[in-house]
Amino acid sequence: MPFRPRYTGLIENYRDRLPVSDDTRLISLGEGNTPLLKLENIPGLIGKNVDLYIKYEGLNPTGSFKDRGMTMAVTKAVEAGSKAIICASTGNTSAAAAAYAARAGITAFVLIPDGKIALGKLAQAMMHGATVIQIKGNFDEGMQLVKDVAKEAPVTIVNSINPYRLQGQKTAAFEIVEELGEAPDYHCLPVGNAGNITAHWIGYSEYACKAGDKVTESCAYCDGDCKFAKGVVGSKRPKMVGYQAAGSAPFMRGGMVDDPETVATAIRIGHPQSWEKAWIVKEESGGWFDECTDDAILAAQKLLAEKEGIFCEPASAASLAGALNDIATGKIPEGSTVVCTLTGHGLKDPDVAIQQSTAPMVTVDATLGAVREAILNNMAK
Ligand code: AN7
Repeated sequence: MPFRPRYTGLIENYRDRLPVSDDTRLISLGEGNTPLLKLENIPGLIGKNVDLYIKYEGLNPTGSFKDRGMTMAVTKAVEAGSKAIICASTGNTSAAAAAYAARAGITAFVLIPDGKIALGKLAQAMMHGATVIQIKGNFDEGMQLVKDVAKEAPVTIVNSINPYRLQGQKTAAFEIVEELGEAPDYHCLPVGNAGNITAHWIGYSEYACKAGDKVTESCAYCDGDCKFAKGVVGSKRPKMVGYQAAGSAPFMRGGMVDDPETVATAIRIGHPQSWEKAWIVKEESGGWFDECTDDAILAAQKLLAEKEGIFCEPASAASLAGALNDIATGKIPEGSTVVCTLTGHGLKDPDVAIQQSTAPMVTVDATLGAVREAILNNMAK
């Protein structure tokens, strides 16, 4: 007999809160159940008394939060008899789609912007056997093409316009509430298509509301009689705060951006697919959107790696960059409990990491003397 049940993924874990039935074949890679790490050094460095937590979604099987949505989307696609899935992607969705399609034994087509996705993500899509279609255009153009081609071809779209994606992703909020005992005061996320911020709000809302309540207009299932709304904790929900890269910030511009640009290629998105939903989330939660420069994003990525030992990709660091700014100005007051989602692992984008690293690296002769000297010279650092 095992000492404890084997963790077999988020659908199994939250079966009663997700749209699956007893005989649904689950397509899972053991996603979810990611660490909620409390930052131990950074709050002191910035001289602020805040409980700052990191939800480390980079520790999902393919290295990003997309696995939460993909396990649901692919499970439902297979249940419906689909033999092929398709997505447009800035990289992480394509990696997850490729892996879950491989697991399910179906075909994946991924449209990616030529030359604009991080190397690790490209390696994943290729290694898992997806058909990679590089388009000479950006994510937004790819997304439109996916919508158009899916009208003609027998493929299931697994971008976050597929409502099962948000259903899977809402479970991250469940995990946070379960571990903290209540919702945090603020939940900060990087925003691209705004699917994830919407999914988190659905998750928090379902844990806060009772059946019969209509707690969020952003949820496709919230019809006032949601079977998932069980109200396991008090009615507290966090203020949802979404941070965008300054060069790709349609929520700050108040309209679509046609030529998005940022070092954080994962959120190089100008036409967010969950535009209306995310505005509802902002209104209902009392949160806000803000933007971070590329420099601030990279500085936060480095700070986290050097001072806490946590490695995330640039896009993910937007949540911390933005939160640190809002904590510094007092918009997020001292005494608050703050959760920042780190959406993807740092290993996804080794190029940007190496380019901006200033850690001492020396090449020396393979002798004891040379190595001793290298150590003594760098001891103080
Ligand atoms: C690391 O993979 O859109 O606001 O095609 O990879 O839910 O879009 C990725 C998005 C944040 C933004 N952080 O989430 C894709 C894709 C990382 C990401 C986002 C993405 P949404």
